[in-house]
Amino acid sequence: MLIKKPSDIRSSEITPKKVCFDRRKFLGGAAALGAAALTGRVGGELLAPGRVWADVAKLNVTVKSPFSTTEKMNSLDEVTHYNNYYEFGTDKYSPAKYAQALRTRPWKVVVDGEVLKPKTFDIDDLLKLAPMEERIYRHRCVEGWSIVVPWNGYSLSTLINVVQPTSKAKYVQFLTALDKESMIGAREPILDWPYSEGLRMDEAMYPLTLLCFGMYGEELPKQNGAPVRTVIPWKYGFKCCKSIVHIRFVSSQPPTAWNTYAPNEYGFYSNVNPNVDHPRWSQATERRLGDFFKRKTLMFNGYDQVASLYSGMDLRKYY
Ligand SMILES: Nc1nc2c(c(=O)[nH]1)N[C@H]1C(S)=C(S)[C@@H](COP(=O)(O)O)O[C@H]1N2
Ligand SMILES: [Mo]
Repeated sequence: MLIKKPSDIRSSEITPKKVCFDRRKFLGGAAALGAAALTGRVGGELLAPGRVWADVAKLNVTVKSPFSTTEKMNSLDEVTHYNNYYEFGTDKYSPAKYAQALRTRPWKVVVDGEVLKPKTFDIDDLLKLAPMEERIYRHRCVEGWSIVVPWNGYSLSTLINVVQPTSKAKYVQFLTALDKESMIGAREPILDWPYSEGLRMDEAMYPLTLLCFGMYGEELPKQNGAPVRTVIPWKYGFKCCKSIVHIRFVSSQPPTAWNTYAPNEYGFYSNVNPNVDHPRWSQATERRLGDFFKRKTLMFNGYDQVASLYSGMDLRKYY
């Protein structure tokens, strides 16, 4: 099990003794074997359903979003034990184990570039910038799996309006944390660290684009990008940056981690598009985590309302 150093634990995160004790009993018993069978993971660290990492703080979620899907949600266990977070390893199970080393307080987010009012936000102020919403979004990874998650946050446009971009701001660049001490994956030259992404200004301002602080009513688990990430539900999962430290407004299209790594495989736009295959596999279908059968992938991941952002663009060329 992963034990945090006491200095890493905020008082709100500390698990009451009784809960710790009960979990241990649970993990040690037959239930643990059952859990391993269910999740298909044995050996190494045993991660049973529910949290085995230190509890995170509850969020004050006051708004249910009209953008939410009514589809069946995935469980917290499913979406926290099958992740991509290359700074903590390249396989889907490493982030749950290794991301617990990330320190998410104190945490600052610099917002600058082509704006009238650049500002460095403390994460705890950023959390309070707007009412916390629940948005249940479909989320489609470029590798072919999908999830439905109740994310918590507010529209990125809220933050953008605070810093007031100038007319020179055409794109937004996101840069994420890079701490080689805690990030065992980032010690290897896999991607051009820090992981970065970008959006065109109208995409960043689009109401669906979420600045995300939590899921299931609690602060984000570290493997899902604590303390702050983006969620852009009509784009492939890699467009959403985990553990953001810098948001920069720029005049030209910024480089992005995956586009730099393999430009012919990962374009700047990366809109979910069942008609444009990845060079090495089809994008026509997807498997929802927990499902046996695959389902058809929908154009823009089913978020048809964004089509107007791309009118007149050849989406085969701008993949
Ligand atoms: N900093 C950072 N952000 C990242 C990644 C990463 O490796 N590092 N992986 C991306 C990819 S490929 C996907 S599919 C999603 C996965 O998000 P999830 O684990 O919350 O489902 O995070 C994205 N954001
Ligand atoms: Mo991904």
